[in-house]
Amino acid sequence: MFLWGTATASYQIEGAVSEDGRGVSVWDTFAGEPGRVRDGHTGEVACDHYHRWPEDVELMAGLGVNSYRFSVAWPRVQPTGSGPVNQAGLDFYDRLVDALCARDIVPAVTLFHWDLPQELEDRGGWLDRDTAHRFAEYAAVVADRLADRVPMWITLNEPFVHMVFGYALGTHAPGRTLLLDALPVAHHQLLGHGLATAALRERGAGRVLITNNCTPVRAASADPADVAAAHAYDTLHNRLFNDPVLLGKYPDMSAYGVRLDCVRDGDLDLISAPLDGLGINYYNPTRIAAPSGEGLPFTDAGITGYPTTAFGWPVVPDGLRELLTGLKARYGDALPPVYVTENGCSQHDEPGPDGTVDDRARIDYLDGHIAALDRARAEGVDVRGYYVWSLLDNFEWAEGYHQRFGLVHVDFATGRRTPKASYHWLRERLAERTGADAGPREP
Ligand code: GBH
Repeated sequence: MFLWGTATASYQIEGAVSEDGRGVSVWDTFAGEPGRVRDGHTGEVACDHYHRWPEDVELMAGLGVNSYRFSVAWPRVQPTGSGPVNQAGLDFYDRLVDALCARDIVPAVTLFHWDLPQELEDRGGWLDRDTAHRFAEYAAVVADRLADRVPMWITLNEPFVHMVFGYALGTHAPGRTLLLDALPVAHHQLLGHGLATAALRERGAGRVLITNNCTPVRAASADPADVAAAHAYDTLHNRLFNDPVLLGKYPDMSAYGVRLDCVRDGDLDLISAPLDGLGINYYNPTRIAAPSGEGLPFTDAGITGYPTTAFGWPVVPDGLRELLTGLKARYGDALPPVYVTENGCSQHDEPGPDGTVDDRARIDYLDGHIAALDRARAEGVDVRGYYVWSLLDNFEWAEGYHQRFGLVHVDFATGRRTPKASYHWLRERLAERTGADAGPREP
């Protein structure tokens, strides 16, 4: 069965940050610091999903998706990131999983979507090798409770973004600005993925994936300096997190002054344990030019000539086909089935006078990307799922509540949910395709 779903993440939707024994996460700390998040927004209440989840499950049932990707907040399960388990935190996910199963919605659990327990960060966070072991312990705890009903597990969400924004540039929690010295964060997350995969396997957890955000990279021109820079970017963005998992080795990064001294014997064997799928988050392609002198081996040249989202990101649907067929060309038989675990766009959506939310640009975005997905499948890429980011407007990290990605509008003052036009459109589209989804549409 092809999985059609929506995706969310714990800190972005749950709220209830001090309820039922939840510990503090790096995002609570970061968002609480002045100047970190636009207008000082925090995830304290967010979509109040922690209390409103039954309504959210009904929204998904009404939409007709057959899967839901959500993340578990580590500090709800282990408030300090290690040791004592908070059963009340696990109970929340237990109830959610039961409700999804009752609605025939396959739960796809992401174990880490960036909300590290603060206490682990205080001990070095992902710069510290021990965090990988703590992550595997936490994965085991969650699997012990949920693996009997959850058939699909995603260890990490976008370790690239977490490393770059969180530890290299400091625009996300934990707000560190280490530039290329953040590289151990890549290895320790990947090691955590490998160790967690082993823990999940021991518990018969079903399908195990990692989700990487990938971007097709284009050189700004045919100039060899631009081409070399594009190669560097592709290596550091795409290959750094896919090669170790799929090929059991890191790409050669010596030309960029990057060394991974923290890799120990046996690590890559753990990291490259076979997976049941690769999760891919796609938003847009990237155009790269030769470095302009800020210490990195490339510059983002920006893409012009395409419409943009409210975030300013270019809308290039065929980039999804290009990305997927490119992965197939690069990894061949080493590429497991692919699940597009996020795709979507932000807009300035507000209800009109009649109460409806007319987000036709989102409809165009999704329509274009689903068509590109079909083309990739027709070209032989084994794609098995597609999740829209996101079910609800939610806390968009450093942008706070200023970017709305939802199929459902959320009034953050009242928590009120209003399905947008895209929700109604997708419901019809899914209804048409159910049953016909085993392969690409006939042209
Ligand atoms: C995902 O990250 C996250 O998993 C999710 O939590 C988040 O809410 C969602 O996407 C939306 O942001 O500078 O124009 O080239 C997405 C990672 C990194 C993708 C920045 C787009 C650059 C666009 N993004 N990237 S551009």
